[in-house]
Amino acid sequence: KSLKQSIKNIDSNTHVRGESLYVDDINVREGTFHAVVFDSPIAHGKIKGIDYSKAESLEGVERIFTYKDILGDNQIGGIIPDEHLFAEDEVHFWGQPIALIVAKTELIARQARRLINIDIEELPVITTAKEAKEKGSFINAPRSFNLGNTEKAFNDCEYIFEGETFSNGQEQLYIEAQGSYAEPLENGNIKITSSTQGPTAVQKTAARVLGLPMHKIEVDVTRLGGGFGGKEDQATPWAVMAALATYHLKQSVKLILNRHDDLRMTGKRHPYESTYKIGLSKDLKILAYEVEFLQNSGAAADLSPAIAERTLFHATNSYFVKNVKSTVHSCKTNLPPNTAFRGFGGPQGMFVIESAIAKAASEIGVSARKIQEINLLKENDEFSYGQIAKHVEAQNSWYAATSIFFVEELEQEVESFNEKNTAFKKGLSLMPITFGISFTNTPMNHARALVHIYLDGSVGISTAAVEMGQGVNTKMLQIAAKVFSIDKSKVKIETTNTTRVANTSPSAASSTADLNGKALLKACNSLLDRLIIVASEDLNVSVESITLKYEFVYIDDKKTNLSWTELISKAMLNRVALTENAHYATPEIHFDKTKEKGHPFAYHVYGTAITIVTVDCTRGTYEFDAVKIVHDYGKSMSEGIDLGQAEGGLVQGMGWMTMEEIAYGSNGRLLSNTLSTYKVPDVFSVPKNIEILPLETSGNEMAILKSKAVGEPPLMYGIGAYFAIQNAIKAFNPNHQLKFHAPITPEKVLISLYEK
Ligand code: LUZ
Ligand code: MOS
Repeated sequence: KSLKQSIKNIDSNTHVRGESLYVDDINVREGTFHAVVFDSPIAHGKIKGIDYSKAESLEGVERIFTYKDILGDNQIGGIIPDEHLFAEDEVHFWGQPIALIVAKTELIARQARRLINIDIEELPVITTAKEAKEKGSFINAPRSFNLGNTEKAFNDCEYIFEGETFSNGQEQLYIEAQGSYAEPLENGNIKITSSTQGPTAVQKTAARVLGLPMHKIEVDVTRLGGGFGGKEDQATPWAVMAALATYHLKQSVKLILNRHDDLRMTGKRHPYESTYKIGLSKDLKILAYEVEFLQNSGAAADLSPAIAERTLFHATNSYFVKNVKSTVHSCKTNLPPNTAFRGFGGPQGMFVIESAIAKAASEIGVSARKIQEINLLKENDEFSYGQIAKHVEAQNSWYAATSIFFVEELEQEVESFNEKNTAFKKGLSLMPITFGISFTNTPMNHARALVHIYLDGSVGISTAAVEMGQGVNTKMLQIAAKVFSIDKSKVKIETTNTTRVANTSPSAASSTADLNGKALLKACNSLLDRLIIVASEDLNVSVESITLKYEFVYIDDKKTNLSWTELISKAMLNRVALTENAHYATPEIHFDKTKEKGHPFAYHVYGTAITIVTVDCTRGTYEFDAVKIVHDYGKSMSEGIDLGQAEGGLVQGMGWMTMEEIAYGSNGRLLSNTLSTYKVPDVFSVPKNIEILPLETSGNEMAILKSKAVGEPPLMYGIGAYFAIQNAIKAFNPNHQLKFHAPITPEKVLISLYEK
């Protein structure tokens, strides 16, 4: 029973049958109220007055809650306390929550919402980061990571290029919208079921807003229908609102956003406007790189400072650059507070250096592949943040990809296709990735696990891991089944609940399986040690000779008659504890923010993607022929699940780079507010051929069972799509002035094709 076998996601059966439970599927208590959020109809203004009287008198409306009903703090900001749960006298973005309408049905609450009259004095609106910077509107002070001396290094450069880039935001578009269900327990205690990546964040913020100690709030999560970062911080307000209403009404309250409300009220991936200056030697070594990132943070900090930081961490992607100066400004605008999205600022940083390389290649007249290859990160190179690169797989994955997939032949095929065709052109790009694994905020890198072995030998497991479709529960189950050597049907993964596992970090940063898996491994091993003593005493042999295999006790590899179930009974009779709790905190990592140096990541994940696209030069549309990847999974413990993560990440990244176009009006109103105006990749737009091969490697001890984190890194392969399309455009129109403005939608392609 090798772990390498491809295990199916343990949720697959209930998913297919429609039996998996999400917040909206809970059998609610009789008398449950339903809530709808009343939000700001403009992006910036002073509230002069609100008339709730008509809405309140609508039959079936129970009560409308505003900031005045908050007994604790009207504050939900995490990193910086700068965000109200409900607006008081000013609104700062279109869609900002002002009140909660609670009624007998959701429909009545929605009807009531239309009866609210609000009088607001409009104030000037800022929607772009550049404008915010010009006006001095920032979330916090800028940050800079520096290595070497760029000014001096530019003097030695044969080539120097400068330019600007833009990458747009991206909607998380979890299939399950934001939602929560709050129930009153005895003594004023409240239980919240939430679709959140961060149960502790919900508990802590609910306690703060309600003015209660945390022990009065229990948060429970079964699973999410997707998170992608959108529920790391921004699941919290809806859970807190439901809890607030439950607190006052002493009745359960359900609040599920519909898609329109969710799109309008929640933040997205941060748009970035950036400027770069890159300097190369005659032999194409990147000697110096300067970059300034303007992050469009939206109207409040949310996670923006942490995201900005990760942009700096990944500003040089997979390359070693000796002299780096990188700066990021978190710019305060009148958009919904932008938030975590798979990659967490990393993709935005990588897009800029890839743009700089593409520009340099085009100006010098060499292939970008040459520049990329020459500058790949090597063992013991220093990152701009001071970490020394170890167990580097940047070159290994690059050369594996270029040789296994015969990149030179692929390039020749593209070239000869382009010679023969005028109406269609092909483009090819390479995209290496290097992504740091750990929360960049060192104190967040910890988790706990609680394991019960029940009387009959079945096992229940609680961790801080939140299942959001990524398969983390399957991985947790594999770990317990492996340590105890029992069938997976004997293991149950419990809901993620703050009363069983407390004070947790969110399931994020690709680190959930590592942190929780390591804690779980520790807890299971402690139990195993205890059980082996029970067996050795019972069988009268030494501890060293005992092993557990396939639900039986073995002595020196010989099966005994003592089964797992009997062993548990014996342990019970001997009054041995069958419950264990363990804590894991990532060793070795540290970071000093005063120096901006340290060793923030447990390890890095590497890989290389080759992307080939065909552009229809009459229409500007495009289709991806193939994406071929060699990815560093370490030693994957769940190959099917990890492949799914890699494919999903790739396609999501391609969507960000090519078709997903968030549009806000200059008045701050979200224009791409439905799925007809916001297009995500579908079965017709995914590449015709996706091949993702594992890199042969020994894995990394810091990863759970040497199986590296796989959540976020593959998204960044999608950046290759941008440059593949750009190369196809160049093949059609040599006059095309390279622009780095993502997404590269068919409209933009068409304009570029016919630019003079
Ligand atoms: N969340 C966070 C993250 O709080 N810190 C991180 O470093 C991070 N990285 C990726 C995704 N979410
Ligand atoms: Mo995330 S972007 O790991 O919630």
